[in-house]
Amino acid sequence: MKRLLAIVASCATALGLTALASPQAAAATGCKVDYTITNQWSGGFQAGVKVTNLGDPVSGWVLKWTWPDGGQKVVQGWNATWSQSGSTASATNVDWNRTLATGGTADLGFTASFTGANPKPTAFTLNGVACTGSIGGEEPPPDPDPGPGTGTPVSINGQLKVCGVNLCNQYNRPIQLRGMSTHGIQWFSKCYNNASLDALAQDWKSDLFRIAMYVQESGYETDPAGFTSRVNSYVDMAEARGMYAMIDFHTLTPGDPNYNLDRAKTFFASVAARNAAKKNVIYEIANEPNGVSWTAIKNYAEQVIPVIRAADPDAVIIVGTRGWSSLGVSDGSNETEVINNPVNATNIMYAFHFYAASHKDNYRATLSRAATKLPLFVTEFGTVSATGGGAMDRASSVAWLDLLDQLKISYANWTYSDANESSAAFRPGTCNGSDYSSSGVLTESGALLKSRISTPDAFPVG
Ligand code: IDC
Repeated sequence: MKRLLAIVASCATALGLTALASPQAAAATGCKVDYTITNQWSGGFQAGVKVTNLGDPVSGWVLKWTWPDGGQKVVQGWNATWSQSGSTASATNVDWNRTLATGGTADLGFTASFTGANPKPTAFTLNGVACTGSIGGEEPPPDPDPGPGTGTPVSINGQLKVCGVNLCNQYNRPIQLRGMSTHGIQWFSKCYNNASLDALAQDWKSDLFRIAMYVQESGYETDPAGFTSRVNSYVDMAEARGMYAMIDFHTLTPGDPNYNLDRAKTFFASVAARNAAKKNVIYEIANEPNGVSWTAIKNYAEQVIPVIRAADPDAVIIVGTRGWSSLGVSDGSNETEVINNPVNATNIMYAFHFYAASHKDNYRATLSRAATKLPLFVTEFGTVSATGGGAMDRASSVAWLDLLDQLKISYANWTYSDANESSAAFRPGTCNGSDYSSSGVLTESGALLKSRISTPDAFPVG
């Protein structure tokens, strides 16, 4: 996340109420606010707001500011309950950050639309008291936040959970995971070994490794025990490198996941029991339902999810959506069928897939709309056409990736493999060797994804 602008609020103090009370009885008040525009694009921006309490501890707080030109409108915020009246924004604590000790901080953020020059607010209040940046002329205490955590994605974020429409880490802070999907593990096992996983974790700095276990097409149904154990060993390889592992039950043809219901129950009962104690596992129960109604998918989900929960109660589970996980769009429908009839389960997200050369503005509009109502995870996408081949569409891919970053939607790209198709990240033959790191082994798509995934995560901590 680029730090473009940072300001510290600092203005004259006006503690009228405190001045009237006797000095001994007065609660010490004071606060400091850092308002940072972390990203800005045409007509919109994202900002982080860090408030530090410099006074006595508070339990329950409201932070307010007014934009000088009134051109901003909060679209979505996190780590607070947001409201706006005219040009004044208010962020009210949520349950888990209600208490701010002396020196305690809360990190909030929001996306907003804007017109005009987007000037930064210069005055903030916390519970009605102006934030002056210091109290009694003293310097503010040193920043207790060590900044972006060091460590691996899993060591920093721990057990994930769904909070609101976001994927959150162990600190209940929204995060975005960026990573890669395998190709079908029945075909490309030569691509998944210590050297390739080292490259994914260290060079790509990938947060996520999606394990695409096809059920048909010479996959799981031909050797349930063998594929189950292979998936488990990939989970371990990801865990050893601090990456999240997504176990993808890669249904594709036939498109009705109920065709594989018994297999799904058997498979997920086994992998959930075996991996329950791990923090790095995410379950994806049906890759791409197609030619089937949302009701049928929901019915499948409500039978498979309890099987996983019985063994692994706290893991995040992802449900595929109609029309090849397009939230119905590829079937002429849209997200409302899910919003109006959600899966009856908690701690779940919905899958959204796209292929950038085939799926453009109307799919992006659907994702943007749906993201305000549903927790979404792009468990698979390609930079090319929906066939997995054809030319990479750079402009559409970049538009998609920018949108996912703005919305903090996690993603996995198809594929971390050397398949002879343009969606693959490596050139054909790469997996016969041991070099997964040099730029010469990357395809055009691989180079784009590596450049996007390897930028710092700045996962929020504390
Ligand atoms: C494609 C593979 C291709 C394989 C085909 C059928 O890239 O090599 O022959 O599957 O198994 C999806 C699917 C994913 C597809 C991919 C590209 O989830 O399995 O992989 N795609 O067609 N949905 C949209 C596109």
